[in-house]
Amino acid sequence: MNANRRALMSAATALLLGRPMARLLAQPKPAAIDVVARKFVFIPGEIHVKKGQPVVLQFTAPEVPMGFNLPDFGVRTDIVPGKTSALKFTPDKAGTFTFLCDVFCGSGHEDMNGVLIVSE
Ligand SMILES: [Cu+2]
Repeated sequence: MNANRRALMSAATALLLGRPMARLLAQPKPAAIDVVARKFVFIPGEIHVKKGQPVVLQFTAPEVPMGFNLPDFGVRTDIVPGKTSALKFTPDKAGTFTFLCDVFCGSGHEDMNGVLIVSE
């Protein structure tokens, strides 16, 4: 391979690799928040996020299977003991929104909820 061809190849490689990388870097890094679901509370029970900023909620349930449901944003996930369930979304409106457990987990299930507080 001559020098010109080599330069062309490395320029092409840089272009191929560089574009997705630049796009990744341009996006704000999602804020990761750990949430533990136990009988019969979410910890924390109040989650603070910013409008327009992607967020990843990382759930664990040490005791029994749980669910997380945030109806105002149309997102939910199962939470199974022994693994972490990640739920990524971008809050597109500000306010206080109730989330709840939607997998029956025992006598306190009906009262198992919390709030997502989205600031401008
Ligand atoms: Cu429950």
